[in-house]
Amino acid sequence: MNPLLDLHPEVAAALADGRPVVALESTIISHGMPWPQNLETALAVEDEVRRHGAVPATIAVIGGRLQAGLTQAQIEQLGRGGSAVAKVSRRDLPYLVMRAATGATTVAATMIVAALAGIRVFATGGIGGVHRGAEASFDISADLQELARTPVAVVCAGAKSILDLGLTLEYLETHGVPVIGYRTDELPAFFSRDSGFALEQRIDEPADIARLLHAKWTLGLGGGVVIANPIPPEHALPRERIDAAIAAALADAQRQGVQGKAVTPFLLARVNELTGGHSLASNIQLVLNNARLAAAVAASFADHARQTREA
Ligand code: PSU
Ligand code: MN
Repeated sequence: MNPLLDLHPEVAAALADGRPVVALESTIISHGMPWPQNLETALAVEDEVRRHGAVPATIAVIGGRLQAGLTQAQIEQLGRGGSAVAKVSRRDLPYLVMRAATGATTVAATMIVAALAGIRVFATGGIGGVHRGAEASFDISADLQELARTPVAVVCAGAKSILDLGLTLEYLETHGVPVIGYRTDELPAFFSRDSGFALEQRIDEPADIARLLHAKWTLGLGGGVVIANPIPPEHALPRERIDAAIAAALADAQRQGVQGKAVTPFLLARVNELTGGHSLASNIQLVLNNARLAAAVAASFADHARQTREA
């Protein structure tokens, strides 16, 4: 075990027994949703993972320790702290450890901690990607490089169209990251099921996703996989409505000169404000939906690993 990593006892026991575990990120708690829905959602997502047969491991940095599996009080601390909590990606981890500080982990940092803990499946809302205008700003989320190098499967509802979805797919292709459509032939665009970008690889059964993960890692390819799970139709929002809010949020960001790691939280908060409760309700539902699929994939992955050991 890594000397800087602590496992919640429930997570440690599940991993030791080869039972399924699902990693969950914490930037979505501190920077992705407003209080108190962020706390309610974080706890509901953990419950959803449990009810579908896996153990949740919400990941963060607490007092300079990498933590896989949080107490309710720790989740509440991250939720109440909101934007005052440090947002931690790959580059930030050493500094937080050195300062014995607390921070919320992005998809990239959550993947790193999950891999150190031996957790292979991770559920979130949306991943970071290539920002619109990246040819001038160079703003490409570190999540994409992490997917290229760290062996964790990320179940998400695609990405918000605050990003350039076409360039994000190109980047992932260049870096050898499979993007699997779960029961879809199209990259989902977070709040809506369709983006207009076709995916070449579709899998309809969680057990087959687990087999693909085994194939990738048995081949020694390393790296992550994006499992793109469209929002359930009853919770999807019309694209025109979301697109208008996103355009306004992007214009505000530009006007206010928002840069660097502040860009994504700014856009998420602005889109939430502009669409009122509707987008937040959809956001919560799609995370729950991803938690269910991740639990099923983790369960199949654990079964497959057991059979391989016994054979
Ligand atoms: N997209 C969302 N919700 C989120 C995020 C992205 O729809 O909460 C968060 C995730 O933690 C992701 C991070 O890893 O934002 C990406 O930030 P950046 O673009 O600065 O890499
Ligand atoms: Mn960025």
